[in-house]
Order: sequence, then C-alpha cells, then structure tokens
Amino acid sequence: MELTDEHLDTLAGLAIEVPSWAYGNSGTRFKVFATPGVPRDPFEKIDDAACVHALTGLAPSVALHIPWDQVDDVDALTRHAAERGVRIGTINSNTFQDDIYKLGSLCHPDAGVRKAAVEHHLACIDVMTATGSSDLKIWLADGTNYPGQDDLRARQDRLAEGLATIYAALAPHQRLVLEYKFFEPAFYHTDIPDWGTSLTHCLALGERARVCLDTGHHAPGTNIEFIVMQLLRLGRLGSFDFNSRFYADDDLIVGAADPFQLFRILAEVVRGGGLEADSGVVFMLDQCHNIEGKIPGQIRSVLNVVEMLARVLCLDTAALAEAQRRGDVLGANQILMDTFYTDVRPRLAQWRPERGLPADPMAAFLASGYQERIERERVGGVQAGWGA
Ligand code: LRH
Ligand code: MN
Repeated sequence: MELTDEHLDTLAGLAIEVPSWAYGNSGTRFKVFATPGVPRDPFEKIDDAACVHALTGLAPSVALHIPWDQVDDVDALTRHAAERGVRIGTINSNTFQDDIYKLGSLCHPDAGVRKAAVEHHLACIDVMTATGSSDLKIWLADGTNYPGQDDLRARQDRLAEGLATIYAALAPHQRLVLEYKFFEPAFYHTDIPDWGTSLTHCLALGERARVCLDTGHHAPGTNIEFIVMQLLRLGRLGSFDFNSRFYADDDLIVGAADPFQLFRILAEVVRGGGLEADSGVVFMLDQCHNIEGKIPGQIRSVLNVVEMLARVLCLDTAALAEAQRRGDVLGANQILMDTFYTDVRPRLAQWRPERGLPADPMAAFLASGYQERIERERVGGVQAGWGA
C-alpha cells in the first residue's frame, strides 16, 4: 500500500521531543569527547533543538534535565524557546549524580537522603510550573551491587512512600512518568527494573502516573513491542525514550541498531491508539551522540522515526487481520514484511517542500553553515555535558 495524503496528515501531527542533553558532550566511562560548537548553556541547547525542528517540522519540544538545565530565570528560558518556535517539554529529575545518592535516593536506607530526593523532585515540579510542562519524568539509578546489601522489600516500600509524596505535589494538569531500566549503574538489582514494577507503582499512585519505556532498558531478547501493546491496552504508556542499542544501554540513534524492531514497536503504537491526540503518549528521544555530530544525529533520529512510522501507516490492516483470522501464518507475516520493505522516503522528500520544509533536512543542515557558525561563536565558557 502506498503512502496516502491521509497518512501524511497523520504524520504531520507527530511531535517528537528532543533531549537537551543530546546537544551536549557525552560519552562512556572511558572517554567523553569534546566537540567544537557544543552549547555552553540551556539557551544554546534550545537554539540547536530549534534548528532541528526548523528543518524537520516534527520536533516542536525539548526535554530538560535538572540540574543540567537549571537556570536562574526559567521564564527567560521559556520565552527563549517560544521565540525560536519550540516549547519546553518533559522535565527530567536527576538523583543519580550527587554523592549522597551512592546507596540510592528514594530507596535509600537513610530518611534524610530520601527527604533530599523528594525535595529535588518538588523543585523539578516548580520548574514544570514555570515552563508550563506537563510531565515529570523520574528515572532512578537506585539499586544494589551485592546480594544482602539492602532489603529489597523495604526499598520498595520507601520508594512507594516517596513517589506518593511527589505525586501529591503535582498540579491537576501535571503527570508523573516513571522510567524503568533492568541494570546500570546498579549491577545486582535495580529498584525499578522492569515495566511491571513501574506499572505497579503507577497503579498505586493514580491516573496521572504512567510508565516511561526507554527502548534501551530491556534485557536482550525482550519483546518490547509486546510491552508497548500491554501498556497501551492498560492506558498506562506515558512516554517513550527512543534510542537503539546492540548490547546494553548504548543510547544510539533510534532505529540505527535494529530498524525492524522500531517498525514492530511503532506498529503496536498505531494499533494501540498511541498516535491518537488523546493517547497522552510522548515520543521523546533519549540519546547520546558520543562520536557523531550532535545536530545531524538528532536530525537523523527524527527522520528515522518519521520514516518508520510512515511505513507502518502503509500497513494494510484489513488484509492483515483477515490473514490472522484464517490462521495464515506466512501470509500474515508476509503482509507485515512487505510493508517494512516499502520505501517511503521518495514520497516524504516530495511532502516536505509541500509543507515549506527542505526535501532533505540533513543536506539542508550541512549546507546551512549553522555548524560552522556555532563553532565560530561558541568559543570560551564551559561546554555542556553530563557533569559526571
Ligand atoms: C537513564 C536514562 C534516563 C535519563 C538519562 C539521561 O539511562 O535513560 O532517561 O535520565 O538516561
Ligand atoms: Mn531514558
């Protein structure tokens, strides 16, 4: 089936949220490579994110990470984003870098440390109120490295208590999205290791608590699209952290390591109503461009999601349902594979100029001189990074 105008209208409604930290320096424990032109502050990160939106037309919001993106004047930052045609989206908390959090944050054995972690989240909610953001995203590094190091059950009870205090502080239009990850930096157990644990806490908290699914946070061999299906079925999928990986939490460009997996995930998103305006599902990227260009990396990422979603929209769902109904195993699989092999890129390259966008956003960026300009202008100061 070809890409129709109706499909393109659906695509035009897609809003991908880019992470501010993708524009800063990032790396591994072995090395964080500095890159000329990297932003020195959240204002410059937003400039680069706005550049990606201007070229792709489908990345209208920027997720911030606190304290990496802490500024004295949040209103000025919010205005700065609006003046550049983007808005500030998800606010990400960070209780994984302060020394007090060595043994955990909301799950820490010490009540004083747990109190500090709750207060950090209350401060993030204040930022949300100032920026007009609706989502507080919580990922906790909390866990242990050795069996017996702490009481697994007691940690869950502490976590539930802390999350309840944070949830109670949210305004009626605000949500809490709880991200899980099966390991790292903890190497024996992680307190929120899987979707079941995140969902358990979300159900205990209330309607405005949803699960965040980071595509790099599953044990090898996990059928991620099954989890997507189930969370959509339960109305508890809050957001994606899109990226890809060959081994662990590699945070590579979405669709780069396993395009077919991205196709299968997006097929469940569409089948489960995740593209509907009222689904409440946020499509965020969570990536680190350790060696490749930061802005080109983000442009490629947005294009990968758009192109793969366009393929999924071409799926002949009626023919597929019919083949499934009559038990035609290979027939049904063939329909999906043919759609996956559909090349939608020529039609998308035609579509973009129809929307006042460059046919080839990457070529347009490389020809724009933007990279050369920021490398010239952004001299001095401290390049942004994870500060780890
Ligand atoms: C943890 C994580 C989380 C963010 C961080 C930048 O691995 O996926 O979403 O806070 O990366
Ligand atoms: Mn993530």
